[in-house]
Amino acid sequence: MKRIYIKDLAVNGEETVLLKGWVHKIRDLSHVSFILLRDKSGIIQLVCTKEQIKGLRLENAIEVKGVVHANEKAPKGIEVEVTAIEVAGKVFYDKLPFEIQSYKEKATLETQLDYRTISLRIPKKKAIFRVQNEIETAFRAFFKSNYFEEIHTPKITHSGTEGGSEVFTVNYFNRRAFLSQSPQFWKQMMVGAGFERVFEVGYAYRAELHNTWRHLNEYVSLDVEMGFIKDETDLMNIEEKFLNYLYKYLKETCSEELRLFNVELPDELKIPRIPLAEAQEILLKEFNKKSPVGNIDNEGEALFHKYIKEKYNTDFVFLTEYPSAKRPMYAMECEDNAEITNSFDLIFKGVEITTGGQRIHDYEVLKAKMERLGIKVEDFDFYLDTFKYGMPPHGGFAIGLERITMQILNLGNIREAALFPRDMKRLTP
Ligand code: AMO
Repeated sequence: MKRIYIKDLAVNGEETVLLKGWVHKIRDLSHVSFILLRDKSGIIQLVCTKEQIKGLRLENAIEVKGVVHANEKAPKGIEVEVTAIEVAGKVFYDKLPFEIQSYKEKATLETQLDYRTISLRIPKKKAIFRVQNEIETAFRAFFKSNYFEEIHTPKITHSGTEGGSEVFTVNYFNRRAFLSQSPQFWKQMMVGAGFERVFEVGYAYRAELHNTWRHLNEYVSLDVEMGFIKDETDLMNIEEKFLNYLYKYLKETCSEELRLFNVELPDELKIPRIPLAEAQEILLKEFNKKSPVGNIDNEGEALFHKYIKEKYNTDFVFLTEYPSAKRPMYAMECEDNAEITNSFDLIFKGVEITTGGQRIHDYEVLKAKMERLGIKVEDFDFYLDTFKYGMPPHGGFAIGLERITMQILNLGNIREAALFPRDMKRLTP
């Protein structure tokens, strides 16, 4: 008999169906017993005899045969009258680490992460990853349909890409190697290789010494790079188009999950673009908030979100024209002011979810800038070489997958949006 998923159940005469899943809840009344059965697609009420539930415990994996009936009192309007139950997976616990049956969160986030495969059985926790999965699907579909190709770049590298010391070292056959901070160089090289438009969904590693609600040491980076751009406005335009596509797609595919999190997505996104210096002035004028040189701190980002929400009624803002001193060496400087770059950040509900910009594509300009910054040019020959053979104007951006998931669902901690998060303290599960 073919197994049927709970989502596909419908009343179908006296036909017997085969269900497989976990015992989510047991209600043993005097005259009848109920099991809530949970599978990957949903939860359904099973009507059983006392004999049938004998020995069953919460979270046993079971296989059930039964007949579907309409019952308006059942949670989904239908229930399954069981004819046979078989235990497919035994349980070996004394007490579950925390309650899975309700949405009430009694366990701390740390405990939930310690018992990750148990906390992911909580339907609301699992829903986070349904949404995340659809974000990835939408990202791939949108960029593929815009003639981008998916690539995979090395995660073991010989140097960092983003400047700074936030790189993990790896012993690579007795040579020092690093875990990739970003596909940056390789996605640019692929533009140069003639692929023109590429994207990647892959892990990025940051040895950041921050143990915060918005930082992970291993995160999924949604990277985009495109050739023959006019300037960074082409990049902001395509990211804005993608976000509009994403919202529409999530509304179609994740309406139940979004409802679970009380999230209502707007129909159309129009994202204001404001130079960083102007944003800093606004913060000072409106909130008496001083910003660090060439940046906006966390508090400033949150205040600026408040301002943007009131003025433009949106949760997003592109901050543009970041200073050259604050951007990596590959950032293209503005034509009329070398102090600032053709780059941007995208701030979503007060949290940076994207960095992007136009890159330097002229070999001599790039080489001179690297020398000026004291970078050992010969170490980057593999990257620079590409620029000798007709590198077109290009640029790109990267979206942090866990960050965008966290912000769409208002999660409050990025670890909730990572299946098995890696932070300064956590190396298991
Ligand atoms: P950046 O370093 O700003 O830019 O990273 C891009 C985006 O990645 C996410 N992100 C993180 N998410 C979780 N934990 C972290 N520690 C973390 N660090 C970064 C954020 C951030 O906006 N090469 C450039 C991108 C480009 O210009 O194409 C880069 O990596 O969402």
